[in-house]
Amino acid sequence: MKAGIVGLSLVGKSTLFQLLTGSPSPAPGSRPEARLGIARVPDPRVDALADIFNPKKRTWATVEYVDVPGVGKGQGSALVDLPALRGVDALVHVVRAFESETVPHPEGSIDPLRDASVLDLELILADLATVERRIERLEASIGKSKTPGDVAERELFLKLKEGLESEKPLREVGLSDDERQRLRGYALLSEKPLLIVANLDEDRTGEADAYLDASGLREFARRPGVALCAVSAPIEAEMAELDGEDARAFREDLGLSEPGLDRVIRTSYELLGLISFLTVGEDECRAWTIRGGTKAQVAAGAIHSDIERGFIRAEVVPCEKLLAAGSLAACRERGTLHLEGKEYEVKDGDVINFRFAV
Ligand SMILES: Nc1nc2c(ncn2[C@@H]2O[C@H](COP(=O)(O)OP(=O)(O)O)[C@@H](O)[C@H]2O)c(=O)[nH]1
Ligand SMILES: [Mg+2]
Repeated sequence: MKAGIVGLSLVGKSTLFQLLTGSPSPAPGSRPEARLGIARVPDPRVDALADIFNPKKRTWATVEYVDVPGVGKGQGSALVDLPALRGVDALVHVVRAFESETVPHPEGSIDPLRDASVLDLELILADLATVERRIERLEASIGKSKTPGDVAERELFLKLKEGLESEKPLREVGLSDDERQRLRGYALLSEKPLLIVANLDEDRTGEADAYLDASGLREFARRPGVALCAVSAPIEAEMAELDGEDARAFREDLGLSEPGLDRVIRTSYELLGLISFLTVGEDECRAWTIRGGTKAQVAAGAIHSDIERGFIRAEVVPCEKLLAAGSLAACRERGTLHLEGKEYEVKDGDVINFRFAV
């Protein structure tokens, strides 16, 4: 699962990307190009389980981020042409909310709500161009021979066009799952879930909530498919340098309940509709990624296709029950370990042992 980091120039995209993924900064003077990095999804359950099982290895779920070079107003087509955004499942829009004498703002002033709207419009215009091109092609093809498939598709694209022309992102057009599926190949950008990340002034980190309200970003982010987070890049950079106890003390001084980066990654994961189940053992304690609503047999395929194919049963216990009981044997005694069939809908935090035969 991949999220593309987008936004105007000099808002802190590359800084955030580097902090999220631990990637080094590019060599000075190198040509800006899209970069791919991997972030670990923070999950205290993995460590808590590892404390019980003492595995050789701990493995976390991950989200991939793409650092997309900045775009300015009116450059929507440049954004769309970037192959970097093709395979992306969600967008992370970094908006500038920090003051700085030395870092210029491409729009001349700090106004994160305006910038959020500017990008939304860019996405809408880029999609409108794609949709109009597709409708033209369909018209031409229907002119030659009228197939029901083309007619149905034209219907759908006309609906998209109507929405886009009234400046609605496709997130808000009310598409069915089936319609979304049919649009998969078109890389429509305003349809993708959007996480807005306000890059705050260092001295505002303690009042992030009040800032998000006052700036109007909170209201903007109430729309379907949109989420909102705040970070301060320099604070996160400082925090990343500290370990465990020091980082916590620093955070408490600032009035933060968790690192901003953790919240960004977790929110990206949730926005993508993803959940984690866990596996435990002497070799490895691990979080695995599936889509919310996945059934047990399909979830087994996240580990290995053989386990999916040879699925017999899943032994399932919610993580907090296992942590409370202290061992799988204790869960069995208490009756909290359940045997489930292939149709069982896996929940976030389920600890699962799959029984299978190949
Ligand atoms: N004061 C301050 N400077 C920042 C912050 N975030 C990024 N910067 C600086 O802004 C400049 C542009 O950042 P960069 O991440 O390259 O922006 P990008 O163009 O969006 O990728 C760099 O000099 C950063 O050090 C911030 O929160 N506060
Ligand atoms: Mg950059």
